[in-house]
Amino acid sequence: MKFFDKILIANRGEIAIRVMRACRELGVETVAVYSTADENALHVKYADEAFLVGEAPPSKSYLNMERIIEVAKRSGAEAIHPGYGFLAENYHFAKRCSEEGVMFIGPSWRTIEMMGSKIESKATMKRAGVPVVPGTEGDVTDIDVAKKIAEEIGYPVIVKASAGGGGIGMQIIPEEEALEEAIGLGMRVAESAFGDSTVFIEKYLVKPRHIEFQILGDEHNQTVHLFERECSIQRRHQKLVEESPCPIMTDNLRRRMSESAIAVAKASNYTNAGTVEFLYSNGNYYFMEMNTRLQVEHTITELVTGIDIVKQQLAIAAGEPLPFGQEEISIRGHAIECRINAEDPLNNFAADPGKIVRYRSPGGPGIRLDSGIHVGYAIPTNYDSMISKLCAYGYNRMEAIQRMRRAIFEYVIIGVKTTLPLHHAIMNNTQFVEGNTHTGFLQEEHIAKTLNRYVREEETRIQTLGASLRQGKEVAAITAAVNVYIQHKKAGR
Ligand code: MV4
Repeated sequence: MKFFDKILIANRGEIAIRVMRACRELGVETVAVYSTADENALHVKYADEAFLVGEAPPSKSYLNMERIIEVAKRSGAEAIHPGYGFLAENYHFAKRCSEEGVMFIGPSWRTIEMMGSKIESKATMKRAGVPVVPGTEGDVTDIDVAKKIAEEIGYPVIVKASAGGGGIGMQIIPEEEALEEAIGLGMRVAESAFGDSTVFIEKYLVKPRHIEFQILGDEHNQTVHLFERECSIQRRHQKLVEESPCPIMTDNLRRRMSESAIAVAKASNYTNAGTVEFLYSNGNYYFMEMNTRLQVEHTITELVTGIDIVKQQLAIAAGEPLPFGQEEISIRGHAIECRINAEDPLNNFAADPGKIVRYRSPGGPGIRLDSGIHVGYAIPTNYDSMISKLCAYGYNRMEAIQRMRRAIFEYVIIGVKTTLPLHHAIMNNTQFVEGNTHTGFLQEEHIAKTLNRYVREEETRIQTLGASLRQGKEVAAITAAVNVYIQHKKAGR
């Protein structure tokens, strides 16, 4: 079954290629779209057909809904896969696709719209019996009511934007004195960022874990979950490391959380692939939001379940019933993903776009690499700095960590600074190895110190490697890298 003859992928980089790989396996023809900044991008070369849709700024190309729909129709593509980011959670786009008779590979536009409002989705889930963080029932309109509710749930509280995401407009309020001003500021920030000033208040959970469940729902009322991912290691609300299963998961917690995740999907008439995000704190979990798209970290779920989520998305969109029931889905082994960004970890993670002058990708047992880059490729400044996703799979968590360390050792990217040294540091951090991760992990002072040392060590390794490579000494480069590695090991790490 190939589900479609031809589809358009309204995205770029590694995710566009990921979707096209599923298409190639199925025999589905692919149509790429690209901006003037992406004329030499891999996703353009990979596709069967490619159409220029505009200038480099996303608003002129990858966000140009009408142009993309027009290309789909002109090329004869029956459906559009939005990937993640760009138009993936834009309900106007999903709606326009259905109006134009092009299938949108994702949930219905009504579901996307509902989940876009944090207040509305939270209220819907509370009615469906899913635990939510205590707080205001809806938006904050009256400061005295807000003060009363904050008093009841107890300080600290957190102010959030209903249209929000990425922590924008979020503020932690330690005591009543600061509440009124924070609400005012939150509303102004939300208005300018989202054109919607609606804010709400919740109890602030200290150092929660971020645990999310992958969901698949078909158009025949069947909904299953593909277990959980732990995504607590984040920086400025950007995930850096994800793993599946969650290291602290128990059978009982998983039964309760997965039942809630299915309840969320049912309450929103969810179809296609989606992710239910929870905050976990002190044995309790709370619904936070649902992401109505394929996520960056879907890869680790694919590794531990053996299910190709992108193929399932195509099948569901084509009206197929899910080919398995919940009892047929199992989890085996452990998978970790490290996001490789072109950023300088020693310079406040500033984006470091530039040309890739040397590139050697890792491989071997248990390694999966989803990358959108190659030697000679110049990373454009207009888009996200994530250039690849390195995943390691092992029969247990320790083996996955060991394989990830080994793959980081093998991975050479020269020309731009990357988060590879940071991942080297995280994979060697005692707290991480013990599974003690939470959303404040990278901010912890003692962790920051060790990170710094590892970042410098890894940079030395890469510099040594780079110097030899630039002289054309491939063998010398490998020897030098191994020597640095051995020195590190001798130093007791
Ligand atoms: C919270 C929280 C603590 N308590 N809500 C951050 C992004 C936004 N989607 C929700 N976020 C949080 N909400 C309450 N009531 C802490 C965070 C939070 C966080 C959550 C998940 C992953 C990383 C995080 C980093 C800082 C804060």
